[in-house]
Amino acid sequence: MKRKTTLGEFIIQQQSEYPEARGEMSQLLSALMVSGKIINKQVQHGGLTEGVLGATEAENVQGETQQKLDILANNIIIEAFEQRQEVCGVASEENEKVVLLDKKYKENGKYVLLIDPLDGSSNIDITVSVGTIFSIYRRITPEGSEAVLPDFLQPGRQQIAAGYIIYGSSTMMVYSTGNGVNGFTLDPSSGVFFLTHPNIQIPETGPYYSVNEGKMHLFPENYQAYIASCKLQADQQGALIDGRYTGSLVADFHRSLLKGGIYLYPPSTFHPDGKLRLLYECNPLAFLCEQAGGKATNGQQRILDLQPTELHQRCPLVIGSPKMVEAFEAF
Ligand code: AHM
Ligand code: MG
Repeated sequence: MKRKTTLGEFIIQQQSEYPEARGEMSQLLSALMVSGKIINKQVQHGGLTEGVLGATEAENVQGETQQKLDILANNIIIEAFEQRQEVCGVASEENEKVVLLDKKYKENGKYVLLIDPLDGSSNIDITVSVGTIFSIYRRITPEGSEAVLPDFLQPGRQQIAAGYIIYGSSTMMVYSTGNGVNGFTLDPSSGVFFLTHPNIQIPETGPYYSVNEGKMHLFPENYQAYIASCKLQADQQGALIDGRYTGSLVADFHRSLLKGGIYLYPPSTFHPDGKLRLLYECNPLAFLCEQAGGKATNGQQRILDLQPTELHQRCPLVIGSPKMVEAFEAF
């Protein structure tokens, strides 16, 4: 039996199809792959490694408690990019300000990286899936100068790559460079990611809706009406659709991507702009979703067309199978 293509081989193949990429994309993706493997090891060890689980005393800029693994994952990714020269700065959900990378490389960095180092923090201590989300843009200011805020505040449609690494019952890296979506599963024994999900297409409709229904009474009426209608909808096989919600966006999105479905984080009286972050969560997943044939909206506009105004901006998100998002839009 022919063995599967590895992520490293796939990246090289893609590069030969895009000579203009000159190996830079390979470097960026390989830094993310390495970071994912290191974070995966920490996540898998869980309570076995002293001082890894649990919350820190600190809060992030959004006033949310930081888990020890949030900070560890953040440091692992930033360190991986400090070793390379492609990225001039990193914006992270865990850092108030942009982190400019080592001065010796700053002049060369053509790209900026935006990350949610470990999404789904509330699930870390209870061994439910969590994930790393990443997003890459070409900087808009000239090389040879320090990266500035406008380099990071680009509309999501300008992303040149985005993806996630999900640490679940298996570990997968799913990404797109704007030419479809591919998924790679980590073989724990060899430490190699293999292409297991080539050219992922999201089903047009699906058997699941995913929303925190405990907060339903805080959502606008049209969201409430749509969610109520989900309980009466049938999937392609004519079966009633089911609710599924883990509290880990990456896990809930991954299910929608592979099986079909819709995920909603609505605005609420508690979070008027929703809870999720436009730059670190909504944009990268919207890019992947559209690349797989799906849709993503904030309720009014395509996510990828929104012009960000600040780093940690929040944004409502409705994302998933195209027919389900269109049905939502009718509300
Ligand atoms: P985080 O980045 O701090 O982990 O927050 C984002 C998470 C998403 O993964 C998840 O979908 C959502 O928050 C859950 O929030 P809630 O508990 O309000 O439903
Ligand atoms: Mg998150």
